[in-house]
Amino acid sequence: TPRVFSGIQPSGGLTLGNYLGAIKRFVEMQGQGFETIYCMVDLHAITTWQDPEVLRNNTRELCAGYIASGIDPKQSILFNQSQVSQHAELGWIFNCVARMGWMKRMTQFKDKAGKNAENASLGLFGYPALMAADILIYHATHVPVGEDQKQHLELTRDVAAKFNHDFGVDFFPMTEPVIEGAATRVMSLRDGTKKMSKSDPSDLSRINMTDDADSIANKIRKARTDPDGLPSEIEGLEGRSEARNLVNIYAALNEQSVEDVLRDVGGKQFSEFKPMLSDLAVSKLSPISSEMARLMQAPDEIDAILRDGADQARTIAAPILDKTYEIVGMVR
Ligand code: AQP
Repeated sequence: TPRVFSGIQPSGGLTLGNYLGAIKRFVEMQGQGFETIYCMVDLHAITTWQDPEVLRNNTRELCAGYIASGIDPKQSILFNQSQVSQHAELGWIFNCVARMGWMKRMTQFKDKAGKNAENASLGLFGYPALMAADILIYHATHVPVGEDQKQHLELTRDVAAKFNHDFGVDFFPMTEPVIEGAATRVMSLRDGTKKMSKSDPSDLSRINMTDDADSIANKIRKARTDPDGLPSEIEGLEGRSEARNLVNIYAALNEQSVEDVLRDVGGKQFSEFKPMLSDLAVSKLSPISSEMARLMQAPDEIDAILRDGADQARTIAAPILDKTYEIVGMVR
């Protein structure tokens, strides 16, 4: 059976970008003839500083977010990365396969390290090698992600190909990225050229999955737009990144194509469209946030789900790691 793997960092609260670009699509792939494995990548989160107590809480909240959005731990394997040590072990081998030059080209590293790259952690630099291990330790065939992860998935294929070539084997598969839908790149509400991100200093730039109805409405009301109204056809959104973003969000939340949305709302002003978008967002997100809050009242149950998921993940990962060590020449 084809196998799906994907992950999210517990590096802050979940955003609407994570939900539309990732989790909602993880849910759609569940029970569709794929084996689905979803991870909270805590080892990736610590590539930038995380306060230990906050990290623990974010990991549990992310797990609650997955479940509240529709990931069923009976249908999907749900766990946090650090409990399955095979990720880090294969990550080390891939550190020895991947090249410095590959990492230097990664735009996410350049964005996150900023001007002071000398002071970035070595883990942040090597992030994509560990991500390749996350995927390939399960021989995953499909990886649903947002647009921003495209380059890392190309690197995953490069790592698999180089490993296979160097050792003369056909062991790691060529993984397919699955980047689909109207919201593969949700933009900041304050700046249509920037990705909506958990770590943006401005809370007005994003919708958090835990935001209440008033703050969702407030953020959408304040979202940047241009003075024109909504076009009836998609061409009318060209060069209007903020307008396009709000329409994309609407389409993804309402499970419609952008064309269909514009057919309905073309000609309206943003003063009329924004309240429609807020109502839609609240109706879709508030059941999720209240379920998250309910689940967070029983952290022990969340931890038990993660432990159980890690046990299941390990049964797939351990033989693949053993075989890898054998291929590489480690005495077992
Ligand atoms: N704005 C977005 N639009 C669509 N998809 C998005 N994703 C993240 N932001 C958007 C997708 O969510 C998954 C998990 O991302 P992540 O948390 O592992 O890392 P990230 O991309 O670095 O997320 P953030 O929110 O931007 O976190 P920070 O601020 O910590 O860097 C991925 O599939 C990603 O594509």
